[in-house]
Amino acid sequence: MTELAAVKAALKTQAVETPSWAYGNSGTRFKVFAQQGVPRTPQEKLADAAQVHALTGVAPTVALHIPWDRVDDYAALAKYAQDHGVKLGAINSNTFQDDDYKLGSICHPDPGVRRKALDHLLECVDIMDATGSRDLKLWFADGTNYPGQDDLRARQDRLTQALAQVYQRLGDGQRMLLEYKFFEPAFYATDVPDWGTAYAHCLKLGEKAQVVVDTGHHAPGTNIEFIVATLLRENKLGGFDFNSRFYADDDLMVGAADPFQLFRIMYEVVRGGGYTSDIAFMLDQCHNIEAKIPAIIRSVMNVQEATAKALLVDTEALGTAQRTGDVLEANAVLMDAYNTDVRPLLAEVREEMGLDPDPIAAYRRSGWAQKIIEERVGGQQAGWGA
Ligand code: AOS
Ligand code: ZN
Ligand code: ZN
Repeated sequence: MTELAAVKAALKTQAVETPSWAYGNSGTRFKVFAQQGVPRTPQEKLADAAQVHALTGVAPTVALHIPWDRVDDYAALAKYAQDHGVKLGAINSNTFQDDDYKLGSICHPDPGVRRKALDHLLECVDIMDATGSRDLKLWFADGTNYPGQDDLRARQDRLTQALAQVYQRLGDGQRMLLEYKFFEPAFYATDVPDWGTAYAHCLKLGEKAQVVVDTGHHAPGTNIEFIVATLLRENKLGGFDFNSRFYADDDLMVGAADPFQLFRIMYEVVRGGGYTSDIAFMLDQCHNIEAKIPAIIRSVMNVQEATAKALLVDTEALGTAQRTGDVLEANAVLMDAYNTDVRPLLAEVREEMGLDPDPIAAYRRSGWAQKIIEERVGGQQAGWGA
């Protein structure tokens, strides 16, 4: 197989998971700009996600969020998804928006609150049993706002204890993916603030526990691709929450702020043998002012472009330049791949997959945007993922 044929074949296997909450109204703490036609139910979110997959061919699964996507019958929801050409993906827990969680959830000083949070996490695993999901994604807003507010070590002990109980509940083929975030909503100390803390907990738990790298969850200037390379080497990279940031956890379209960083991340994924279904390539975004579905399509396309460039790196020339200490040549080889316009290649890949080469234009022509506005009068309640 020629190299280009191999790159095309690899791009056709790509799988980017879209988040259910990205289809609904969202905003910031200042304002939610509600949009017409947004989904009112988990089923309508899946119908929108199915459009993204139908047009891109590489977005086959949809992450759910509990309670925002709570239904009476998860097996029926899984069938609804399959009937629309997609599958249910990761289950996202939520221990951050009940009033009880003001001082934390599983790290809270009150054992009663910790029990409530743990019961929610265990409910999420029950839901995984019903949906057939592989991954439980855990992000904890837990933290403190002032020095002295709580005991930093005791909070780690509480975290360890709860994670161990959830880990014990996991069934065969199920994983827990622990996500870190350096700040927000806690402003002094976050209980899972960085990759090191997440890695240490996952190491203690066992092989079913891995780390999620949310690209918006690092201090400015962090070398995220180094974290990716290191976690891959330790077999502890479970997946990504892809998005873009200019300043904090902005949750903008991935690749929109720093496409070069996205390319470097995908290069380390490919270099480290991580371009497989073992890694969950998820989006985690909120589209506050832009139309939801085309923004998600753009994000998927941006991941495809970064991946295509990463797959085009001349690894033989790069290796030679690195081994001989030829700094300029090594950098030039990497930049050569990054500077390649891969849009024609991806258009060919889409046509070979029986898709329109331009998913955004195809969406615009599809009439879906008008259809859902007409059908979904009185869209989803404002509020993040409500
Ligand atoms: C929060 O900032 C994290 O990125 C979470 O991963 C995400 O927003 C949450 O999982 C949505 O439920
Ligand atoms: Zn995230
Ligand atoms: Zn986030």
